[in-house]
Amino acid sequence: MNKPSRVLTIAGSAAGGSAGIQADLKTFQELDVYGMSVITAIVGRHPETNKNVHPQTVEAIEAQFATAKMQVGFDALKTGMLFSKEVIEKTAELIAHSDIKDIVVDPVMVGKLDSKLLKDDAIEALKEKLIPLSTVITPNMTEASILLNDRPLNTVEDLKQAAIDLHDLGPDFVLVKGGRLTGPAIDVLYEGTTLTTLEAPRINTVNTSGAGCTYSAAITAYLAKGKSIHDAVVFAKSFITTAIEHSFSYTELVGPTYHAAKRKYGEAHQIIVNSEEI
Ligand code: PXL
Repeated sequence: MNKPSRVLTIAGSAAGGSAGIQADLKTFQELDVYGMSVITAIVGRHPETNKNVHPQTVEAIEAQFATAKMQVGFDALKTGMLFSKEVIEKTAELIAHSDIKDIVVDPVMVGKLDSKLLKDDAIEALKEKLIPLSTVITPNMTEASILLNDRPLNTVEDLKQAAIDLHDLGPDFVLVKGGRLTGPAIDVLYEGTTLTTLEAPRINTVNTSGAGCTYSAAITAYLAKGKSIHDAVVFAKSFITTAIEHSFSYTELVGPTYHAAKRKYGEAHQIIVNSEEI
């Protein structure tokens, strides 16, 4: 048997099932890679105390990583919500001592329901310890702006310059996601000398909880399956666009993207891709 590629997510558990670990594992399953998880924190708001983030200990994080490594091993890894400086430093140490080929760092900072998913003092650790070890980082416009010391980002040209400048932090590749632009959803991939824009139609829905998690999980899965970064990002954008097109909600709260959409409806969105050498 041809065994599926092995993919680990180090991220937070999102109790509602739309984002975080839950979105990652659903995406991995849809794309036929073997998913594993290290849970850094449990996110779920207590109705009386209002506490929303329930962090796991560094010991629990090390234990999960060691078990998955021993039982299975890893071809690719993604990080999502890491929350604290301590967890970022531990994650960077675990990655530095491994020989995992593809490392996708989604610099998650704030959730769709305004949950704070990264402490303020953790941003420097992210920039100095983890991002330099990564194959690709996948910030949205807010995260890219914060990583660039609060630089305002408003246009596709701003995103291109942001991608070029974020490359100086040390990742092999940078994907800045323009989901918050007005007009089409345009993302920018910088590969060192090539700048690529990826354009999908804007889908008129508020139900995009976990879209960023799902997108970066799909990139990780496609890299694990041996795709180039360019192809992995194009296929992943098609996957998430289709999932957003078929998104829904069970309540009056922001709902999930539909992870099974590409499988169920048998079609994936065309992405308009343009590359330029700089
Ligand atoms: O969508 C960002 C995100 C990531 N990770 C976890 C989350 C959320 C949003 O709520 O809960 C665990």
